Amino acid sequence: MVLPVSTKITLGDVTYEQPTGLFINNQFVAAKNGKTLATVNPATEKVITEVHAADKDDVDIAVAAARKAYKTVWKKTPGAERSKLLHKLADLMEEHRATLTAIEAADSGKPRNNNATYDVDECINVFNYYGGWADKIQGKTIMESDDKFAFTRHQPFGVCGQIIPWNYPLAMAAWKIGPAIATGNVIVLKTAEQTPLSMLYFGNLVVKAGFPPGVINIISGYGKDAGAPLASHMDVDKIAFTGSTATGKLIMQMAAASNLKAVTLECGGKSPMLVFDDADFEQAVKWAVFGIMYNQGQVCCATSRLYVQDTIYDKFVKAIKAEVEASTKMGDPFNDEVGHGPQVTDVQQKRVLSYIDAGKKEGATLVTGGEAGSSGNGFYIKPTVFADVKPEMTIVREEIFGPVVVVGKFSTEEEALELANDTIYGLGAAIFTQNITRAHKLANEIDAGTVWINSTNDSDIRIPFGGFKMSGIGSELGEYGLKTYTQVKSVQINLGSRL
Ligand code: TXE
Repeated sequence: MVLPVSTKITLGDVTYEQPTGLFINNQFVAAKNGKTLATVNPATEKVITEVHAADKDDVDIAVAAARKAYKTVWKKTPGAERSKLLHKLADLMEEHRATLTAIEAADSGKPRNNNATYDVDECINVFNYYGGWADKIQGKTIMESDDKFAFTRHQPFGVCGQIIPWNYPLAMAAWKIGPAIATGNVIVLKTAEQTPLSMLYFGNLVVKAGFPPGVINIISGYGKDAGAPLASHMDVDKIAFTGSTATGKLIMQMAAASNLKAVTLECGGKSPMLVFDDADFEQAVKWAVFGIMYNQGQVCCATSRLYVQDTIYDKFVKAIKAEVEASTKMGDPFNDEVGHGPQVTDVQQKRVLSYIDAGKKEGATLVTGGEAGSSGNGFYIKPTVFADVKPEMTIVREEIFGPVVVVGKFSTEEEALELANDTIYGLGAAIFTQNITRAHKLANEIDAGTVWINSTNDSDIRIPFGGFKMSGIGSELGEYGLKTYTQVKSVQINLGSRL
């Protein structure tokens, strides 16, 4: 039987029509070769629905639709019009908040009243923010002499491929769609196979907002089947990716081996948080827990390595244990009291559990958690703290991407810096101290795209976010986020210089 392109679904108290087709040219269509994938509710372990899954043939169709839209309509659409469309998208997300948060809670396990709600807020803010930029994409004038000058145009690339992960199905898409549309690009976006539903529903909003067909295309599919053909496509001008460092490297190889398309990557992390003995102790404890446990630890810039000055180390470990146990209520994402849901899939749950095993075997001290959640069904992991860790331990070196923090000790500022930079990653880092000189000195010295002083995992749509080292290439968000969606053209004008 051929899978229909939409189906009625009830999630908690929300019943709605869920699109299941590929969103191409403002329509939901079946995958060419009849491929499908099933998406599972991680809290119940039950299949929510199947959706159509793209392969190379569908990617070709989506890219051709995007190219046509770019050439015939979008290239000539003024910034002010793009701005209106982005603002409209933000308004529609507000209008459809109840459905979007229910989908996100069911498909990815985000507590609805908490993370899922904040994600929708973030998308609304991103679309409004980039809506504000769309009519302000300007170049510079460069005077060469009295009779020669040049101006620069910040031109869109054209067709942008975007590949997003499952930890923020809506927000990661918004981070990429906002600047791409503001700067005049068209999009083929591939969602993560684990969480296709919210962005398919978002396809409805693209139509309602009035986007011309083909400007925003959204396809579900597996990485190898749909992501790889997009990254390798000869008619895609730029590829933006968020996901693991291993896949990020493949994306770059595919971009190079095909048409040398522009690449931006936002990859993994193992971000440090340094707590000095002059820090506001209570605040440092609270932020430390938020910095790793939020979104079930599935945050690329989570501060997963906590280094505490030896003078306050024992007290801090005790306080972290108490705060973790008191503050993270684990359970059904549809329960409004819950702040900690399941991991996104059984694969991720097993992966995190295997790291917890490694921590135990390698001799770290288990302070709290250290096992799967015990509430029956669901891919839960108890918030976990390991103390007394050594730099060579697997749980210190590798990205766990779950609610697991490792705590180590330092005595001097130099040692703290050494530990902070002892990683292949460079996404975020946090410093807790009241000493402003030390804070600034360390902020300069730490190799990370974001350094937080006296907070962690804090983000704002106006502030650029991106990785150093193996955490990525290019920035998202803020004015800098626009830069990665435009190429600069110089137009040189001769007013009378004669040969
Ligand atoms: O990631 P992948 P996975 C890290 C985190 C996690 C690990 C594995 O440590 O435990 O990665 O997660 C698409 N060509 N992060 O396996 O493979 C895929 O379909 C083109 C951190 O889910 O990177 C999905 O859309 N595309 C991260 C996206 O890439 C391919 C968020 C991410 O999947 C592809 C997610 C291929 N060959 C995981 N293979 C962060 N930075 O926040 C896969 N994809």
